[in-house]
Amino acid sequence: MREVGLSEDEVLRELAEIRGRDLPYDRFFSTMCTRPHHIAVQAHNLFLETNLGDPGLFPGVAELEQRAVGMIGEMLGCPDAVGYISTGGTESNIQAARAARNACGIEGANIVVPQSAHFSFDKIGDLLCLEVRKAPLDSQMRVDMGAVRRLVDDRTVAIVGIAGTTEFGQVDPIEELAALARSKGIFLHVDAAFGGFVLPFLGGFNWDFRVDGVSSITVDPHKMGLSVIPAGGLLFRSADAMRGLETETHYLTVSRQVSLTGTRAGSAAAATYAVMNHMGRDGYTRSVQYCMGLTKHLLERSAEIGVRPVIEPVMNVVALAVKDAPAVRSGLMELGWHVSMTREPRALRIILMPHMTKENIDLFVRDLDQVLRSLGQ
Ligand code: 0PR
Repeated sequence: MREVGLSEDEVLRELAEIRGRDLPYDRFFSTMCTRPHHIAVQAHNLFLETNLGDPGLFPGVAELEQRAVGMIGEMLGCPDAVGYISTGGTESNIQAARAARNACGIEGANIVVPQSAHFSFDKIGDLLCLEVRKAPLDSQMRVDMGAVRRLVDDRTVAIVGIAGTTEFGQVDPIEELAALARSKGIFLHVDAAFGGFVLPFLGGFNWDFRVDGVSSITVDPHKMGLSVIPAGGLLFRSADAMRGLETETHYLTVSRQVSLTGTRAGSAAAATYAVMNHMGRDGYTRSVQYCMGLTKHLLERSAEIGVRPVIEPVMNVVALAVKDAPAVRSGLMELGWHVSMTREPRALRIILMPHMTKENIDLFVRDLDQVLRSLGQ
């Protein structure tokens, strides 16, 4: 560190230069994050110094967090749901698994997740000393129910279903998973980190708290919710289901805490409250429709150059089937496009977020065509 600090101007000038090295969102097809809505940024700035780790000192923002949780609960079919605004999908998934493990109190417990589960579930196995059993997928990239049934045993404390998988945007058969969880008397956690702010505005699926047997849901405002990073959401159907997370906090303004982190950003809760209140159902429906319009546009344009999706997209996540996806991806990266890849089968993974435009999709597909030709495809 410097002995004597730089002036504010000098620091800001350096920051501006370094910020210029970050890549612009309009070339990103690989991210599930997007530019936050400006009202979320304003709310974030207004509550920057608040700490929800000690909510008695900040009753204002604590109230906003409860209101945000209430709005998300209502969106997911359970206005009385309880929970909190976390740092993101990883924390929410860890905490859901922890709640299930602690509620059951079984030695050598396991959870059964789809093969498509986000890598946060690998962290869970490591952190919580849970065996994470992965069930294979069917041809449509949904979890295979027969496999789940075979993997569940008397040490299983939770089943996990995904509503909007990271790689294919697919929705697992949540009603069937819920029936199985109910029959075994165990938790069903739904990871809707991405789909949580998409499916309620698309319709057509029965996957949230309206399904009897769904105990908890991960839903991330910092993805399709247009809030700031880090704003995740973890909701439980009842306070009872969340009890396993309680830790005594003897010297704080509250006697118990359920979050994983201690000090935590009130600004994330305020931003989420603000953007949800501003968007309303109508605003999110338009945002999701916009992204689905982009999805359709990408499918049409890529069909023109002979490229098809691995599965018919359910939401604004598309896996494009190409030969030698790693080489195609490198070629696209050289042209400044950021796409990622699915694992099995290897395909180009494209997320159509609100920052994307049809014009950029056209430029992208033109470059994809060029890369495919240069690789002799
Ligand atoms: N669950 C699902 C279904 C997810 O897709 C993700 C993240 C998580 C949980 C974990 O959420 P957090 O990252 O908030 O902890 N999915 C994205 C992914 O891994 C996250 C992401 C976002 C990756 C932006 C890249 C990126 O640039 O693809």
